[in-house]
Amino acid sequence: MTAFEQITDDLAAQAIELPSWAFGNSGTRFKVFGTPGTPRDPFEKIADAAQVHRHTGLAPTVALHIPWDRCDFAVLRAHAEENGVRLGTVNSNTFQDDDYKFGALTHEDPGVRKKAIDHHLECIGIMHETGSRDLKIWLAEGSNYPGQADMRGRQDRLHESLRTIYERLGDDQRLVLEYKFFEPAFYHTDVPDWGTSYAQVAALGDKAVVCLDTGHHAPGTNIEFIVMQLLRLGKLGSFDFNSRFYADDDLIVGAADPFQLFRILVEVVRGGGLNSPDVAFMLDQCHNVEKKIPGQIRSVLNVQEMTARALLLDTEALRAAQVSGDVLEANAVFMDAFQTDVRPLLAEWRAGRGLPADPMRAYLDSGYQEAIEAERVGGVQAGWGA
Ligand code: AOS
Ligand code: MN
Repeated sequence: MTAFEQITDDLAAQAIELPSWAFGNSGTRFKVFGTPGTPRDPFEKIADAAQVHRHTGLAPTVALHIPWDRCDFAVLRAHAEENGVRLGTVNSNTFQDDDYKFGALTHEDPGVRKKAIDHHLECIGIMHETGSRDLKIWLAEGSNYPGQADMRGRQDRLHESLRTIYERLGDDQRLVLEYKFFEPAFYHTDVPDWGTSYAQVAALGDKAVVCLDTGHHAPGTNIEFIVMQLLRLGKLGSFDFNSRFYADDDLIVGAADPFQLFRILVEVVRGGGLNSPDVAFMLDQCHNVEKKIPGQIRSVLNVQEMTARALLLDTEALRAAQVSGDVLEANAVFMDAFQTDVRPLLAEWRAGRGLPADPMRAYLDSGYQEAIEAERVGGVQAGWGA
C-alpha cells in the first residue's frame, strides 16, 4: 500500500461546514460590492452551498446566521436535504442592534442582557428545528478607551449570561464560544483570547467548548500551539477557517499562509481532532471581489490538500529525530510532508470515487453560475443584515 493509499479513509471522512454568509455580499467598512447571481434568501444560499458539496464531496453541512437566515426552518431543512446537504451550526448575532452599543451579554443593564440571552434561547429553539448541534457565539463586546468599562464586572456578567444560555441546551447540543483579540472594540475585548474562552467554557461544563477562528490572533501568534493545547484539554470545539494578511481579513483559507495551515493540521492530526465528532471544521470567510461559489470550492480544496500533506507526515521518522535531538532531520521530515504535491493523487482518487477530478473546472463547466446570474434578477441580494 502506498503512503497515499493509507490516508484515503481519513480523506473520505473529511467534512467541512460552509457559512451561509459566504454566499451573500460582503465587503469592507468602505464598500460592499454586489455580485451577479448573489442569493436573495437563505434558500438560494443553501442551493449555492450544495454546489460546493456536489463537486467536491467535502461540504455536507451549512452554518446559519440568525437573524440573517431567519425563515421557516422546517422548510429550509427540507430544502437542504433535497439539495443533498444538511443545516449545521447556528451563529447568534448580538452585534447589530443599537441596544448593544455598550455590550450584550456583558451589558450593565439587565434589560439589555436579557434581550441578548433571549436571542440565544431563540437560537436554541431554531437548533431543535434545524437539527443543529452547535450554538456558536461570537461577541463584539469590549471598550475603546481605558477607564470606559469595568472589565472585571463584565467578565462576571458574561459568566452569568452564558450560564443561563448553557442551562437551556439540549442533551446533544453544545455552546461554542469564539474569541477574537480586537474589533469592533479596540482597547479591550471581553473574549479576546483562547485562555478567556477556555476559562469561560470550563466554568460552564462539558457541553461548552472553544471555537478557534484562524484570523483572530495577533500577527506572529503560534496558532498551532493553541490547537495543540485545546485538543489536549478536550476543549477544541470548532474551527472557523480563513486566512489573513493583516487583521480579520476573512480571505480564502490557505491563501495567505499555506505553511501555517499545514502546521495547524499537523497538530489536528497529532491531537486526534481530525474526523473527530468533537471538532467541527468550518469556514468563516467573505468573498468580496471573487465569485463566491468558486471561492468556497477553492477553500475546501485547500483544506483537503493540506490535510493530505499533514496525514503524509512520517511521524515515526519525526519522532525518532526528535528523541535523538536531530534538529535538522526533524525539520527536514516535517518539511518533506509540507512540500509534497498531493494534487495529482487527489485528482485521481476523486475520479475513482465518482467525483470530478477537477472540481473547480467541473463547476465552471456546469452552467450553474451562468444560470443564477441570468435568473436572479430583482429582489435584494443577501448581505450583512439579510
Ligand atoms: C467575527 O469576527 C467572527 O469571526 C464570527 O465568527 C463571524 O464572522 C460571524 O459570526 C459571522 O456571522
Ligand atoms: Mn469567526
